[in-house]
Amino acid sequence: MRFVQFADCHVDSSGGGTLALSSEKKAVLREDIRRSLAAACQLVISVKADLVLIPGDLFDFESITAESVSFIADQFAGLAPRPVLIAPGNHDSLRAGSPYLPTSGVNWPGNVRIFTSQTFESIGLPELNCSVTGIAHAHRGITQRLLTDSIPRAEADISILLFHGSREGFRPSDKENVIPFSDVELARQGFTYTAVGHYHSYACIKDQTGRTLGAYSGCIQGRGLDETGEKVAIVGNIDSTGQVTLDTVEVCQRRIVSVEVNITGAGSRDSILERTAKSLEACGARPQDIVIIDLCGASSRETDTTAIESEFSGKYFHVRVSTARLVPDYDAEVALAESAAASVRSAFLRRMLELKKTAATREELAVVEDAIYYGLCALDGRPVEARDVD
Ligand SMILES: [Mn+2]
Repeated sequence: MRFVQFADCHVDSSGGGTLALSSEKKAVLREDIRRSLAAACQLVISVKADLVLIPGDLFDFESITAESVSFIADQFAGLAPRPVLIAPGNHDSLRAGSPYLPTSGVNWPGNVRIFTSQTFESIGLPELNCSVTGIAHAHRGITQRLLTDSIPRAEADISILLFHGSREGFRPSDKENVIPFSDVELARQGFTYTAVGHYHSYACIKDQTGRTLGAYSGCIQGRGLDETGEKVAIVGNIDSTGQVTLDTVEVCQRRIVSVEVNITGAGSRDSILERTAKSLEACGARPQDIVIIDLCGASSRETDTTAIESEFSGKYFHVRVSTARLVPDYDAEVALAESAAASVRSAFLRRMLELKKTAATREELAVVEDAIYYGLCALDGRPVEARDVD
């Protein structure tokens, strides 16, 4: 039996904020999501999949338009007669006005089956000797642990679990903790395979013997700083012994590519641009991609990073320069010597140097050094960005 799994499409999401996209580019990115969805559906046809599994966050409830719902319904109608099973997530959860509800008037094609219960229920697919057990989030999402006890299911040769949940130990800090579960709990459930959504990167979950238990496909189109690289759909094969093998196929046409540029010792504007150009060449970014130039290393007060964006923005769909990881080579003693005696800068540095001398622990010293960095950034009129030196 062959399935295709994709999730976290977030159709019509108002994403792109962290990339500092213009409203025109945001509109292009919204269109990209639809193109990626269409590519995932095309994949279903080209690999002759028997079944489509969508574990949630197909769209963003707050911003989805009726036109986009019709687009999705049309795409899925094109996959008939193969079943398309959807387990709503926390962003497309069942709430008043949800396009998933029968009362919405949306004409979902007959091959689309949507889980609507907030407890697990099974849909039998006898033609595939398969049962799929799924659950729908409602409102802002289910936060209880639901995998501690055995989940009731309809018996079948192939049993699949489909839900939107949080694998413990891997949850990004910006993600809601919905239906948390551990790998051990998932293994104990004994399903042939679990299709899980919520996290935006591909991840295969295996048991201690190396058997594939389930997987996140990740999102189908990157929309933020942390959604870099290829975004994929999963093509899964389940053999007659219940063994699962997974392949991934890229479905997004525009990648977000992050490229690290170390500018330590690159004093002049030209040498910074030269280093950036070299890193860009090596990173494989294509003209249609969104490029994040992630500056790192030590910067001095003379370091000029303002020219980077204008220099390279014409070569890619979008370029964003991040200075959050730059560590200034401020020497507080030197800075004090250069400051006018009665200035705020001088008073600040004198106080900080006192604290530095009396710092009792490494942690205290690190706090004082951070304070010097943020304080000097602010006093010098430089952008104060979170310092990430860990
Ligand atoms: Mn989610």
